[in-house]
Amino acid sequence: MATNLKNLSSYNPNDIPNASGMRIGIVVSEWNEQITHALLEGASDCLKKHGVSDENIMVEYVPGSFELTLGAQYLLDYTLPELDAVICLGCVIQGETRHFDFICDAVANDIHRLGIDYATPVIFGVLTTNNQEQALERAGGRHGNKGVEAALTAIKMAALRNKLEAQFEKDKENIFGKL
Ligand code: DLZ
Repeated sequence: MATNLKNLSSYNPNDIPNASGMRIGIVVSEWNEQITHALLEGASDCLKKHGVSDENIMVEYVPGSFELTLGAQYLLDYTLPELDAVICLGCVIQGETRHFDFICDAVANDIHRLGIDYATPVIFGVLTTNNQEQALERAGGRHGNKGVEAALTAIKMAALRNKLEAQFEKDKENIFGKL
């Protein structure tokens, strides 16, 4: 597993683009809230550390991980000015039934699809573990905090999109502005 090799929170801060001015939505699942609140703390501390202001972090809660994607879609549809990225934070723990598989499949596929449909980074910050101990290890424990990893991914992808969009606008002006 990748997380055996890599602490989710260890990175070189100099490799991260400046995020000041970015507007980031965070959707948090209330299921396993001890874990998801720790993920939220990791994510928002990380965003602030890299320049995102408090008022540019929009946090909303949904009942469970299954609802994360719809929560993210609401944020994308109803927030102005538009968001640069949305982070989905949840924790699904393996139980005795197949619920785990259904929730994990749905949330992974839907988060992926939402990002493509909206051409906006929608980040998968969902822990999918065998037990509570594994989740705690990845929510501020010995494997770091997946909320931090999700925040860094949001910043990097938003910076990439903003850079390419700005370049595209410049190129358009250079090419078509001269016609
Ligand atoms: C029902 C359920 C179960 C059994 N387990 C979890 C879980 O481990 N993590 C989680 O985020 N949500 C769980 N849920 C709730 C579902 O995500 C969802 O909220 C309900 O099925 C209602 O749609």
